[in-house]
Amino acid sequence: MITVPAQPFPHSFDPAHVALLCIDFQRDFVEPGGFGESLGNDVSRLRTAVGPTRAVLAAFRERGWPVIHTREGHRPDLTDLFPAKRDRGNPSLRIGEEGPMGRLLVRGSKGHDIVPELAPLPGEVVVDKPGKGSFYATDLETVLRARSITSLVVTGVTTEVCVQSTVREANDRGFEALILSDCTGSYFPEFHESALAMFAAQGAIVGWVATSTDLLGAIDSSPVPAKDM
Ligand code: C5J
Repeated sequence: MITVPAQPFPHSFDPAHVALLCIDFQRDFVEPGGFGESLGNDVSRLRTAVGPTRAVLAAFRERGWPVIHTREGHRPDLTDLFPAKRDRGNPSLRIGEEGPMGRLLVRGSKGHDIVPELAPLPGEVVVDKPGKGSFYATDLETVLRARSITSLVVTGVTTEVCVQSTVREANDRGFEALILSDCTGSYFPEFHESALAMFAAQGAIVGWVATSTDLLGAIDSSPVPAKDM
């Protein structure tokens, strides 16, 4: 077991049953000209999560532990886009309209891609999702159960929207989640802080919160399993 200093108390996971979840690190949220900016947000606020997530990603890849990426987006014909989602806010451009990085939040457009620093490697699972939660209308639960994964290390954007929806869905399905505070980000610093506080409140009612430094320190100091003779 690996034990990570965390809020509200240390969190232990079995490295044989853990996966890293990288939620929606897409150009549409993180780069200028995408969906996030069309809603009037300062997208530079999300960039801080990229560097620390890259370090955690490297640690998982070095050890051969599973990595799962998610992307929020829609079919090109938008048949999976509810009006309840399309019509929210007062954006300069709506989902499906043409922006500087192609059609906003549409699968196949440049803006829908994961940022190059965190791009999936061949063999890593990429889950395309039409909603905020990563379990809704996807096969994520099947992928996790087929690999006997019980613990998730969670990174991604935005903390209070897709990360929060996903960890709540994960908790309801019996998965344990360790959310990394510096590997998540929001356009609204106060929402980031509140969401992290909510996860860990009431004895980790939704999950545990730690920094990437705490996680990487715990991983580095854990014994390397002996190789089979
Ligand atoms: C949003 C997300 N904020 N990935 N999506 O609409 O958090």
